[in-house]
Amino acid sequence: MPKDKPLDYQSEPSRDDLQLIVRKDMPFNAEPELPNLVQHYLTPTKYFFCRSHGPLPQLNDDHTISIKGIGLASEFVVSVKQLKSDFKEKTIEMAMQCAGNRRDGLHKVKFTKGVIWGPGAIGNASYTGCLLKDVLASIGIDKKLENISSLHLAFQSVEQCEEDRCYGSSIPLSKALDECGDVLLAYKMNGEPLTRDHGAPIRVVVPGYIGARSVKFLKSMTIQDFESESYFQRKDYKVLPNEVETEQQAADYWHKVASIGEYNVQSYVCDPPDGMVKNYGGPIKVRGYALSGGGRGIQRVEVSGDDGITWTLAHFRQQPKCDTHTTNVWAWSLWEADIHVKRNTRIVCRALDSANNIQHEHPMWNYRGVMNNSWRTFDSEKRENSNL
Ligand SMILES: Nc1nc2c(c(=O)[nH]1)N[C@H]1C(S)=C(S)[C@@H](COP(=O)(O)O)O[C@H]1N2
Ligand SMILES: [Mo]
Repeated sequence: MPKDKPLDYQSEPSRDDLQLIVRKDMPFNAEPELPNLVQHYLTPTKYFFCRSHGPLPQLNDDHTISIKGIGLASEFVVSVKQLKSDFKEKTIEMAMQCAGNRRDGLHKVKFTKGVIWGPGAIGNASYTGCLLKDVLASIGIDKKLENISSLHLAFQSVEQCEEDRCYGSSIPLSKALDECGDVLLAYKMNGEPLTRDHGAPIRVVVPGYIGARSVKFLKSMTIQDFESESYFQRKDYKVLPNEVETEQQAADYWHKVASIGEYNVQSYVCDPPDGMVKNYGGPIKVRGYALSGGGRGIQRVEVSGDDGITWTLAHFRQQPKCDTHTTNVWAWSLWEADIHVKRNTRIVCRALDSANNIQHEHPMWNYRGVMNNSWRTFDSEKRENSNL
């Protein structure tokens, strides 16, 4: 879709209180230093990555959201004020992870298109709002709707983006209505009103799914029998086949490849941040994060200081509060391990989730650089310096 008008970044918020490495200024994209990221179980907002695709709008609680589409006789409009006063409040703890987290690892293999994120395009927060299923139920949309398995709920945002007229995305309607799906229309993050960087005054949060589906500055929702037609659903956030290396080649593939919903199993060594201690061999404490998508919990994390020959079981510093056997797990686990490192050798970790998905050694390169969950890789320069 063409742009309406040139993007104007004059009214961006002050970001003086954020402690982030800026990957792109306009639109604003930034991630934390790795040791800061794993200091707290709930990531303080100052260390929470920001992923935007356009200038941020300025809205207040009078802002309204419209809901229309299949199953609805007319369009419904609800204000943020009403969402706060008329619906039960719910808080969930969940990890928000960009599908492009760790794109840098794939970019070392071959050019990838996108912001070159390190392993910090992730955070774990508490989000407070109302359950989307309650809002839908209040206008007569529930699991009794016919053909529910073929329906989607598409979200549209307020702000114009670089790639499209607004930010947009969709999820299966069944996810939105799932009793245990916990999809929220959120107005708070970590107990505070959402900041503009994170979607004030209202955003969707879709636990277990890639961050791209958690649409900020929500303006409208549509129940429809096709996926969102947004650029961000159709021409982005897809794992293209390995042979696709250019924009031109990608054009033939977008419609053939599934959009990403749930993210995959993931873990990373964040401390020491370089994943190696130069010119040192011996005992060391390492720390990192681990999580998996779709409500799958983490069974175990293993760490190796000898490039994957031997592995040590990590212990969890903090895990999700819920019973990880009976319910969906949306939050990450923070872990720690005492290992022995070989001199100038990368420290790698691998997590095993509740469905026994495990991280593999070699990266699965794809043109958009998404869903990288391989063991840590080093670029050739570092390898030479370190005799890896
Ligand atoms: N309106 C809007 N929603 C959006 C985006 C955006 O650019 N605009 N980016 C998406 C992507 S790709 C991610 S990873 C998450 C990031 O959420 P955060 O900035 O709060 O960390 O928001 C998603 N929702
Ligand atoms: Mo993202």
